[in-house]
Amino acid sequence: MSNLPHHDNQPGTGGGIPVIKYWVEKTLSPTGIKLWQTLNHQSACLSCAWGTGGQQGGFVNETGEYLQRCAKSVEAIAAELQAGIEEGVFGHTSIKELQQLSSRECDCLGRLQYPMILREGSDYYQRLSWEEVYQIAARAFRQSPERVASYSSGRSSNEAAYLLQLMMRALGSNNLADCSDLCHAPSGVGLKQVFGSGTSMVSLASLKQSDCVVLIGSNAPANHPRLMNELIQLRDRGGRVIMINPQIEIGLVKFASPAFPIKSLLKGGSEISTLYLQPIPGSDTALQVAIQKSLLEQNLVKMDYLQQYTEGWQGVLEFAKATDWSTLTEICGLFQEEIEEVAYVIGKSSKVVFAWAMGITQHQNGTDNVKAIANTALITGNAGRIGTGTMPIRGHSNVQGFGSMAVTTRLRQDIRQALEVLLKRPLALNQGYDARGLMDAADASKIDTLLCLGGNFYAANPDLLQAQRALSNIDTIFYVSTKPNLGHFHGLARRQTLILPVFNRFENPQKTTTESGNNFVRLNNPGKTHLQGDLTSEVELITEIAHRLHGDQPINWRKLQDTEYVRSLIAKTIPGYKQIGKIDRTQEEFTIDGRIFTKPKFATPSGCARMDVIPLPELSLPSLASFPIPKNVIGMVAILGSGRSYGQHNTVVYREEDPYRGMPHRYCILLNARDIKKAGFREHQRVTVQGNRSKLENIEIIAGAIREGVAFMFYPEANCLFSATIDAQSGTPAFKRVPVAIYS
Ligand SMILES: Nc1nc2c(c(=O)[nH]1)N[C@H]1C(S)=C(S)[C@@H](COP(=O)(O)OP(=O)(O)OC[C@H]3O[C@@H](n4cnc5c(=O)[nH]c(N)nc54)[C@H](O)[C@@H]3O)O[C@H]1N2
Ligand SMILES: Nc1nc2c(c(=O)[nH]1)N[C@H]1C(S)=C(S)[C@@H](COP(=O)(O)OP(=O)(O)OC[C@H]3O[C@@H](n4cnc5c(=O)[nH]c(N)nc54)[C@H](O)[C@@H]3O)O[C@H]1N2
Ligand code: SF4
Ligand SMILES: [Mo]
Repeated sequence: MSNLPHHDNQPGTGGGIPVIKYWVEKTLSPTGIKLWQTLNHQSACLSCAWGTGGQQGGFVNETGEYLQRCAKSVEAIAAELQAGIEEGVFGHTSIKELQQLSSRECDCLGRLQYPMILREGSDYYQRLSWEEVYQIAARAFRQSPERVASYSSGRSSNEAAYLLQLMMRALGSNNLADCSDLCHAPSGVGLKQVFGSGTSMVSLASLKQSDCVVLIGSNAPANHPRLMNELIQLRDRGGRVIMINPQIEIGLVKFASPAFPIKSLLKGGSEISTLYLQPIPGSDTALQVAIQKSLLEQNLVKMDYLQQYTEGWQGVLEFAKATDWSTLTEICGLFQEEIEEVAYVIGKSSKVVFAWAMGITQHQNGTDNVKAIANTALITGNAGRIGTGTMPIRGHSNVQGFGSMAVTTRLRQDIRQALEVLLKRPLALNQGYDARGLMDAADASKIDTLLCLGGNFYAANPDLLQAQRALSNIDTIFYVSTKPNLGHFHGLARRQTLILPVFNRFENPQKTTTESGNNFVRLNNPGKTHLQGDLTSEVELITEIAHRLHGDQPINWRKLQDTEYVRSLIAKTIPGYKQIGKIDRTQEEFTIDGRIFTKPKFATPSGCARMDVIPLPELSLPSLASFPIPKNVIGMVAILGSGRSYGQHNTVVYREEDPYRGMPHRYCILLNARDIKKAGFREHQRVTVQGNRSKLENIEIIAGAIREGVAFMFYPEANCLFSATIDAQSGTPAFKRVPVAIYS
């Protein structure tokens, strides 16, 4: 660690004092009491999909352990507890002025509390009544089904998600784009091919049995902080943690968790990583093949396991054997010796969990990356046994629930059949638009109406110029939201843009459910809002629109305003969800059937895991001269990865600075000190960053613990720069490997 660049005020540990300070400040502030009440409310945390909180109270994790809420959830709740935005704010602020706001400023306006509309030719959002909203919706959705679409972000409940797809499919539209298309879709697609099931096969209880975790392309200290507790405990019981990440994230090396106060305060935190590999971005498949090659050479392949429980293993082993070390090490930019050490630790451990996040999925070969990791797990016999397996670490708190509820363009055959029985009609057979497909369809003027259930479809996408143009081709957009964001002011429809305020999870007047990334279903109790305005619940909103469109046929949509009734339909139509049918009676939260594999019998037709030979990525970078930049500048080309700071939730920025990376504001670029020197730059110098779509000027250079040739910037700001390449198998953009020119 001594060679890491260090800045004033930059903590040497992830988590730690800044986190505790944040807790104290927030919970002792004037809204502190409400915050504590909300933290204790019996509902799942709003923030990430680790699944903290639920029937046993807000501080309990999925194995019943207490004190499991992190500062990120405080951040999310504090934002939801802001005062409501008065009508006059929008009445007196023109759209041009609203467009000047940064992401943080949008969020700080407060909670949305009145339905509003911006009409063609008007400069102001104006209030309207719910009755007017429903009349507009009834007209807007009566288009030909392929011209209406939805986009959703995984914060809403299972019930709202289920109703959204039911309403869309009843219309005959399969255009159910979702934020997971920009996120973990490659995990779902890849794992489904290998194991027949697209989610994590590891429960939290099972993770606690492992003796090695390989954590790939994840910045868990910031984005899944309570996962860090598991890694601390794993190290305490003598286990190993292998990190694979081009950037050294400080909290992956050492992390101070408030759940272990003595260690945090006396020892300055716990050691996390045992080994840390920094590959070239986008090279993970080559690294996995290299690990497989080394396992073969060290005689650490579990042949019995492969023969009994897998198919296609021969080809995978032959490919690893036949590929030269020099080819592999060149692609991933690592030494053979360090890869061999990692292979040795994996091969010698008895129970290994392979976990990953966006560093794996957001690549042109994201699905291949996932399948390559699965191959390594199988070669070492680490799937289908307690303490082992593949574990995508999911993003939004209920993003996985949206997938289970069939908000997807990859509808399972068994769900299709069940829905056809329920709706008494055949469903449309086309696939429908995923997130990128929807943006391109809108760009080609093929969409008339778009309902966004949460999220920020505009700013979450690459190529913001295209996003703005595409959305302006849509006649009517409904943004169903809790707080204003950039999309509400930049992602404007041609004729009318509506912002519809809804209750969040802890305010819903009825019980709802959510599903964590570990396949655990939480029951969220009803709650109250502090707002005086005119909000509705997502369930009421969707069912009311559906009622206006479909009447009582073939189901009574208004009756579906009772979430218990929705759950009874979910129990009948969604595989693994039978227990939700009795949850109102028993209050019993549960693990979804058929997802956690504790025996090596998988959900494929043969029961065996299917191993495919995965092609190595062909990575190249354009030259500086190929960018549209002035001649004779000082500059360099880098591989830009864009991701999250320690103070944001996706497109919503809570804090401008990122103290853990020493980045003082949003417009910084993190580079390796040697690159800075080689290119003739100085630290803190202002440069221009040019992508294939546009440029950002006045970007401050920060030296950081990042691999040479690689750069890191924050999203959504960086999304104006590039039109990402797309993983053909999953549709997910390669946000983590974008060539940029940096010059002054
Ligand atoms: N506080 C907070 N929590 C969140 C979110 C948030 O914004 N804020 N967002 C939620 C959502 S929707 C998601 S999807 C998750 C995101 O959680 P993460 O995936 O942890 O988030 P990213 O910031 O995208 O970080 C990805 C990591 O991948 C590394 N990486 C980049 N390229 C490569 C590569 O080629 N190979 C490897 N091995 N690593 C690479 C980066 O250096 C970075 O450390 O977090 C969820 N939780
Ligand atoms: N460059 C780059 N781009 C990326 C990524 C990246 O790593 N790099 N990551 C991608 C990933 S992983 C994801 S998941 C997407 C995220 O994309 P989205 O999910 O589309 O965006 P968010 O910023 O999470 O959406 C925030 C908004 O959700 C609304 N909201 C919050 N709670 C609720 C609720 O309970 N109900 C409703 N109806 N609305 C609510 C609020 O209005 C808030 O402003 O971004 C993607 N874009
Ligand atoms: S780890 Fe995730 S689910 Fe758990 S408290 Fe933190 S943000 Fe919430
Ligand atoms: Mo995500």
